[in-house]
Amino acid sequence: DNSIVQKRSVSCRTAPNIALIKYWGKRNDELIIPENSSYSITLSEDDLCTHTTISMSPEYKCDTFYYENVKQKEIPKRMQHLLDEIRRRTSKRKLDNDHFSYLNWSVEIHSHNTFPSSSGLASSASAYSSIAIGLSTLFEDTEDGTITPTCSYLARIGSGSAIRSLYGGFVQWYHKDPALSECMYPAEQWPELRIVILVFNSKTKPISSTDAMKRTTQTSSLYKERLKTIDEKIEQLNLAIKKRDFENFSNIVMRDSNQFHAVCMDTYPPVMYLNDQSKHFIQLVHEYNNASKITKVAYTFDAGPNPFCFILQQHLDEFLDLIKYFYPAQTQHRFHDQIKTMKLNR
Ligand code: 2P0
Repeated sequence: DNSIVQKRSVSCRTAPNIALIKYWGKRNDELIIPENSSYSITLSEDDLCTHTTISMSPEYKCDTFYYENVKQKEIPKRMQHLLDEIRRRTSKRKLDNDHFSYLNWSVEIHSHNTFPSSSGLASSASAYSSIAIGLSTLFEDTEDGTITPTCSYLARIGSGSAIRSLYGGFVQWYHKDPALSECMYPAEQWPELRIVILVFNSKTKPISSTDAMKRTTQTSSLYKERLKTIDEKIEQLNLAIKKRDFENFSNIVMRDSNQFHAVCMDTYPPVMYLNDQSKHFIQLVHEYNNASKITKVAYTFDAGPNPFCFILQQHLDEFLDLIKYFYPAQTQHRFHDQIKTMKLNR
């Protein structure tokens, strides 16, 4: 019946993740094969996430991308790569099946973040994991929430760290099997663990992670030493999470962050993501933990100056008082009340 407008569409959402053991460097730039395994925490989708709606219809003239309801002039290169790849895979799989006429249909991708780009959180991981789930659900006819190998592949070629946002809780991505990321523990494993994000600078970074990590692999000798330490660290971290051992957890997480930024400094020309405020904060946390005689707070910094802090619920109020005292401007930050819990959503 010609009067019926044909349209297929799917909606999904995924949350950003915070790396506890950082992914840095690729063995293969095109396929995004990481040099090292990495380990992260996925934030709760109830607190913040990327919503994606993808629809396809023979009525659409060409592929289009809407970001925050604004139609973009063109499809970003990596997103185009995902579209090419899912069509290539689907056409191979369904060659003789004429039900798959929709392979020729154009798509509309709508992406919306519930957190501002000024939040200090990278949105590429949640954005690409969400688009990967949407595209694979649409083209592979899978049930909602199924993570297929194609889905993992799409997330990864969108942005390496996006493969970790496909799962909730504590997630590992394996360098020996780069197609694989998995939930090691659901977020419920450690209900007392809280996250606080301070935003010292919300400007975009001076050099993209993709370019910076390439420079690191080409110039840093410290980096080669770092690679030797990763597997052991991940094993210890996994054990600390299993035992809910905050002391060891913190020790491993802070040291990995510091080592990662040391490697950035050893890159030539150097890559500097930390600013004076970040360094001051690092000192403050160590002094605070020392004075407390136990480790109450841990920090980690990604490719930017903003600290992600880990703290147990029983110490949260005291820590927030400390923040209010040293960083009065930060008390305005809406995330203080929001990024407190993490949940496993699938
Ligand atoms: C991470 N970062 O593990 C590390 C820590 C930044 C510092 O993954 O080139 O945007 O798209 O694979 O995923 C940032 O790298 O890089 C990142 P591509 P991506 O979260």
